[in-house]
Amino acid sequence: MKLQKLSLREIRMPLVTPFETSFGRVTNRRMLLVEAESDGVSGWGESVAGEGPFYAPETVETTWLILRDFIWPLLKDRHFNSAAEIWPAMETIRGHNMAKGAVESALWDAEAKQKGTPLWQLLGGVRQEIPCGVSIGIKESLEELVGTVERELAAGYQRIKIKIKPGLDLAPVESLRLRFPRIKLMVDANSAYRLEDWPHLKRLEAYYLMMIEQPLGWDDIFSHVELQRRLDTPICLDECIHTEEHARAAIDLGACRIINIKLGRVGGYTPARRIHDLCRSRQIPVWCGGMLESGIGRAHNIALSTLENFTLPGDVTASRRYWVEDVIDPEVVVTPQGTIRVPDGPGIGYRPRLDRIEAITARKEILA
Ligand code: OSB
Ligand code: MG
Repeated sequence: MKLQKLSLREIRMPLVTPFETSFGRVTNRRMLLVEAESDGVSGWGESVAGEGPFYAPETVETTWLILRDFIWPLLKDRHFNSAAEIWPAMETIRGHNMAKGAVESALWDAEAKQKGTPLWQLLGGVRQEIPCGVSIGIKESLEELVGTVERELAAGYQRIKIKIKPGLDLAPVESLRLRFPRIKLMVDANSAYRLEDWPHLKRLEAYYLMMIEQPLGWDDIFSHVELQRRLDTPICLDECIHTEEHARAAIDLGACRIINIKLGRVGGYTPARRIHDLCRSRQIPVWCGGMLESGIGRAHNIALSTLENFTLPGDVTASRRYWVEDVIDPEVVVTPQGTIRVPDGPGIGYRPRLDRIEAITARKEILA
């Protein structure tokens, strides 16, 4: 396969409800979609970078720049036997995983479409229905939080994750546990604590959490080793894991017992599968994280979640939780059992709605 044309589009969509984490609040999403044309077939990908460098160093602007000025010149018109060769071809570029992940995933979609195969099968996925949890942002009041959790449970979602930060941690977790004694419950701190806070985090153990996601520094694997020694609750790393080497260090040093894999954070399917395989060999379960994606990124998360070791419910949920109208057809829907049925059409299995995408495109650049 050859990459003959790469279209970059920035789309803008308001979230149905603003999403607040320990690092900020998002109301309007800006997302970079890439359309990669290979041998007459279009594959689609999404850069999951945020508007600002607050979750990870990349932003919409940096992914655009790296894709146009560095990735495109490296990949254009080169012959590849399969999409599995794309990631190694970008290895000379250090970091910028979200930019790499966008084009890499688009070419996997293109290859699957060329072969007339669902992407999840090309990747070696093993399940046709994936278990889903929800990620709930920081709310104004405990009543609002409890009401939101009630609705998500009624919709079928299998586990609840809430965002926490210092001062808004014990009370929300306690009210949820009192109201819902038996649900699968976890928290995500997005690096809001320091190792010295460990006695405070230890108090969360009274509420039987499935895991505590990324409590400490975004690039600080070592402090998580110290923290995990002091906690019985498993730590799950998100922000800290950008490469297979990070995953190996974190697991073998004892920094975590669970890993959240995000395609964009690790740079695409090739590194995601390697981390998945490494975790499987070390008996570390994984799950697929979310980045408030449009339907394109969402479809890729569904394909990734079909791999064998994605045994825990991920943050992959219905389109309508985020968007009044998504950019794919059909939209992503969740069953009353809190699962998503994996589509069996070729590629990502959801059709990009070009009319809708054009209508919300703020800028576009075609590289050919
Ligand atoms: O830490 O998992 C995270 C959203 C933006 C940035 C980071 C995170 C999140 C979420 C939302 O938790 C997951 C979703 O897309 O539903
Ligand atoms: Mg997280």
